[in-house]
Amino acid sequence: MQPLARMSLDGEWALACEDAAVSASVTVPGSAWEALIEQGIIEDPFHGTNEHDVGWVHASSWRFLKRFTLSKEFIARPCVSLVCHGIDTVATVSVNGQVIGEVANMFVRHEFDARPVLVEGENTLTIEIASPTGAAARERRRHGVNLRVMHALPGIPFLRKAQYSFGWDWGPKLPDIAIWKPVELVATDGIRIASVHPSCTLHRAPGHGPVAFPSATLAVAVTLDARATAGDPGLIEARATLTTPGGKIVTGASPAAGGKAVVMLEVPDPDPWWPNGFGTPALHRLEVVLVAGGKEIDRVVQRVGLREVELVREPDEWGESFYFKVNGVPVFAKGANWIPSDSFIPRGRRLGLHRMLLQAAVDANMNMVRVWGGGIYEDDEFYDACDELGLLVWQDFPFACAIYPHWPSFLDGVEVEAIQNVIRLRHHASLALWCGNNEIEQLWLGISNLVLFFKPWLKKRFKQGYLELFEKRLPAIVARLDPGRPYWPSSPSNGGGDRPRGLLASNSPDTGDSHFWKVWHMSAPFSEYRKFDSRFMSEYGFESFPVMATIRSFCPPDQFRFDSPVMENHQKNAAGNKKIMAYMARRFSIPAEMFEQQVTLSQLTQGEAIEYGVEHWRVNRNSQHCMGSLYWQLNDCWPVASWSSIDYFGRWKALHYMARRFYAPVMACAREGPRDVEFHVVNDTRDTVDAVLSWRVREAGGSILVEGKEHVHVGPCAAHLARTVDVSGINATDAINRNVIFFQLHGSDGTAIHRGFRLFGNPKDFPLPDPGIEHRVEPSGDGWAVTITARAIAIYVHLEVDGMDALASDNFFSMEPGETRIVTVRPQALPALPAGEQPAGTVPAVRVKTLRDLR
Ligand code: BMA
Repeated sequence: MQPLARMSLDGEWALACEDAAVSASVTVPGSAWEALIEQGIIEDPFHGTNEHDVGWVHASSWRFLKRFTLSKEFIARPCVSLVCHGIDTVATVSVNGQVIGEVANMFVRHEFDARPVLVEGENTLTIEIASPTGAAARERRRHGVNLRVMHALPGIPFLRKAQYSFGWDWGPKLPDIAIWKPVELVATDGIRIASVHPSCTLHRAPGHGPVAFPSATLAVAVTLDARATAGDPGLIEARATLTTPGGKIVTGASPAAGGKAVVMLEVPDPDPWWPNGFGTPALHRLEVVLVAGGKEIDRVVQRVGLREVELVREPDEWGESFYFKVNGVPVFAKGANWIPSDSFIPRGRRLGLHRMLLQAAVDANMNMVRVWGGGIYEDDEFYDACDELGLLVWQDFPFACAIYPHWPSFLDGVEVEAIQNVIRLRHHASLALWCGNNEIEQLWLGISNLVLFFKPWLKKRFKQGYLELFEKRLPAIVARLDPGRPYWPSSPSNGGGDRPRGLLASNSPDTGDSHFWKVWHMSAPFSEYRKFDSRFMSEYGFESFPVMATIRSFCPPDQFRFDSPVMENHQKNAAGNKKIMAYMARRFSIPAEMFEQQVTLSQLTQGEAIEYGVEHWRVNRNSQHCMGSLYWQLNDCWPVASWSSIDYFGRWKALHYMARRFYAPVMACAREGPRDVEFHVVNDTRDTVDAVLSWRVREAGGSILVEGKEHVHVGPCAAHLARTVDVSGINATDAINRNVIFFQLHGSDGTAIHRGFRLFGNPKDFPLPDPGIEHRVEPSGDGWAVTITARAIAIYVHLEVDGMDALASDNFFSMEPGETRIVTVRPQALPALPAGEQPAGTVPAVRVKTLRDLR
């Protein structure tokens, strides 16, 4: 037998739209939009209000065409398949003028038998992608129901396409038209590897402690794709080689029987994979070689982590626990929700936005991201990066905020999609959970889709369809193909279909995960976060404007007003800009007509809100009361006002800097009240923390009103109330608004572990004396060290760097009188910026500002 041969069909293709008489070239994998923008055929839809002028692109059909030459040897192989790893979405595939397939699911890898239609010499592959909005309209007419997502172009739930692409409350209406994944020809003699599934067991032994493992077993299940072969292939065998991070090699082999082989690998003294903050995310190289008659015919390489992840749901004093245990350690999940990195998904991947954003998540001490259901099953590169960085992944199946078709052809198509993606992703150490959907269980409870449901029989059918898909078919697929991983029906949800619940009821504070939107969507003050004791906060959030340089990328200066047409087009949540202003006005005094200052204040408001919530939930971690905080949302898919902490280009908003502090593995915080202040220390690590907590309450002029310190001893994975300090004497009448709490946590050797501050009242009521900030900039490593001193209290010290994008080691912090801090600043490469706008690398002009400058 001959080894498997591949021929990539990626690279330059021809793109054409007959209706509009447009032709261009396009890079595959790639998007028609990307080609049109790059070749100047359309204006950048991210600029101004251009989004509204380019509707003809998604209203049209587009032909992608590739010519390629085949050798005699290639075409002579018994099996030749055309593999399209991802077509977005409704398309006809033809080779040499003959239709070989009709496809309609961007999440499915399509494999066509191409041998009968391919010829030696020149061949032509054509993929004709239909207008996505046209396809959705046809489905609506055909089924006579109006399935849709609020604020989006109609009909997206009919299509197995990234749901956000028709518009979202942060996303433009730019449905992609793309060959978004590679295209290749694969030739074999009839036998190849279909999948490799490693599953790991860590062995515990007495005397080794709870998280040390003397050995591990990796069971490597290899499934074959075996078709009719020419002649006897001889003995077929799978050989596996595992290389540990330290370079040790473990090998094993097993003959294949019935299309399957299982190779057992025993790993002595294993190096387990740990999420960020708990240890090293150790990865092993697993190579599986398929041998037939003594000759290698196929090979798969994966990187695997030796680890166990459980979702612990046990009855307890509040209801039922909901937390992840990794290698036996209860992990408080700290992170954010992930949306696709670009409106044009293949562009985001090509630019490397995944890695930049995930690295930023780790830099902010996150250990989990939730891949939200309105997006996609991400690319392999995404999960590779999560494996390497120690980021656990909560993976939603791609369904969100809508009623979906109930008919069998739809459900069967979803099964194919789910099976393929579970098989593709199950070897990743980072993958922690499969979740059915985003917010659809909750939608059924407060059913808003009234138009659809005048007719009770119709409602019943759709509801049965929901239960069939999310409570039967998807959990069955996960149980069969990925039995080691938990399935959760919806986010939020109160539990799986294994309990009689009558009505679907989600979002209880006592069981399951929660989406808490009283703050923001219902305009409640963010102090409401402290009143909600969830088991696991999988969503809550607060909007702000993107960084000023990002606003400049889409908005001309004459529109620098929040109610200008361009700024309003870059805000997709109805009345969102007004809401930002209203919340901001509760906390800060807003300088009229000072747009730049208002932008920064919006980010501070957002950061304060989320910090307030996170501190509460982290302090609540004992007895596993609350075990997760994933704020909405990490990133943006275009430059927009949104709930993100990093904007589209990768610039950090104030929230992201604050996240680095409030998600620190060991954190101190002050829970302020008019009569007393509680100081808490939270330890998310596997080690005991011995430290000294000190605090000073000062009045705005700087004098110390109350101070103290306390030795703290906090066990692993625990929160500890270090001290409650009586402040009733100093907070009499309106003095409270002029007082501020500073606190620090130091190790027993004097090293600073954490520091923070908290005002009792609103910043607008705090007198801001001149802080007398001075600073100097000196080269340091690959960046600069900025030494900052404050003569008086300085609230929200922040750095502005002229002429380049830069990341600071800390930002938006406060300083005490006489304090000195050194902040390092390094240039930040932002891959989505146009080439000419990359940083230059000269000594930057750094300005150090405080809240006083924003008044
Ligand atoms: C959530 C999400 C998204 C939405 C966000 C902000 O509930 O699941 O659907 O974008 O709220 O409204």
